[in-house]
Amino acid sequence: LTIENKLRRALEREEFILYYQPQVNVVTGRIIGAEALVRWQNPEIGLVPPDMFISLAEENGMIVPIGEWVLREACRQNSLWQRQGGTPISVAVNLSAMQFHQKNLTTLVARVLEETELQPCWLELEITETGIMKNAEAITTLNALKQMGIKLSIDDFGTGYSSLSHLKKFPLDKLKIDKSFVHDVTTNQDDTAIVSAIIGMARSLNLQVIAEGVETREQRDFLAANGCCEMQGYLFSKPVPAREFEHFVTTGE
Ligand code: G
Ligand code: G
Ligand code: MN
Ligand code: NA
Repeated sequence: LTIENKLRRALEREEFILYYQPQVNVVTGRIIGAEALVRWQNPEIGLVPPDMFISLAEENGMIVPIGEWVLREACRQNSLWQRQGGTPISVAVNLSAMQFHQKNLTTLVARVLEETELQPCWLELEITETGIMKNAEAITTLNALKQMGIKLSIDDFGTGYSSLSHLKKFPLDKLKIDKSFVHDVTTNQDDTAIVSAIIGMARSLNLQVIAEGVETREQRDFLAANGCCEMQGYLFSKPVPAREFEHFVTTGE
């Protein structure tokens, strides 16, 4: 079997699963969201991380149906948590450039929200800088999604090809500071400067900002002291299956 066929079969056999990583506001101590991260539960080799198949799926186009499954499953789960009376949180879904440039992306998203009965404000789509800068029609798609009430964030911010004028032009809600800058933020002067600059820029452009890859209390305290109060990382929790995530939703923290 080609990798394409393996991925197609995995989709048919429902072998993909979503893990969820909490996003927290460290000032309130409350959970604000979950990032959905796909894994492949392969009967022969076990749990396959996305690094092992996402780029292959992008090459052969399978990212489109896999991405559609991820979107629907994340919305279904979040809608269910809300109907069960949990703290309302947003669910963030990663979009590959190929999905983002699908002609019917807006229609698909609208249909999934309707099917799963999730309000648009509880869905966040994560796009990379390179993913949106590549295409001239990106702004039309982003505007349409924004009109629907969906939140838009830039993932891995600072690592891609971007232009600051795009940031102003695009209807974005949030920047996610890439974990490579967070890692040494308290010890490396360049990273300290980069992170401070991103936080300041987000504030000037009226964008929300969240730091990824927060692993230590020192990183947390630095970020909070510099005005970035939303965080995601192993300090709070690694990505976990839905069942394990439930207690965050139930307790709100
Ligand atoms: O834990 P983590 O190993 O989950 O994820 C590794 C990489 O895979 C990250 O860059 C993440 O953005 C990407 N990834 C995880 N889930 C998805 C998904 O559903 N769609 C896309 N396009 N990328 C994903
Ligand atoms: O590229 P993206 O931001 O979508 O992917 C998130 C990736 O970061 C996933 O692979 C996830 O497992 C990983 N991740 C989440 N928290 C941490 C962390 O605190 N440290 C590190 N090194 N990786 C993390
Ligand atoms: Mn992401
Ligand atoms: Na990221």
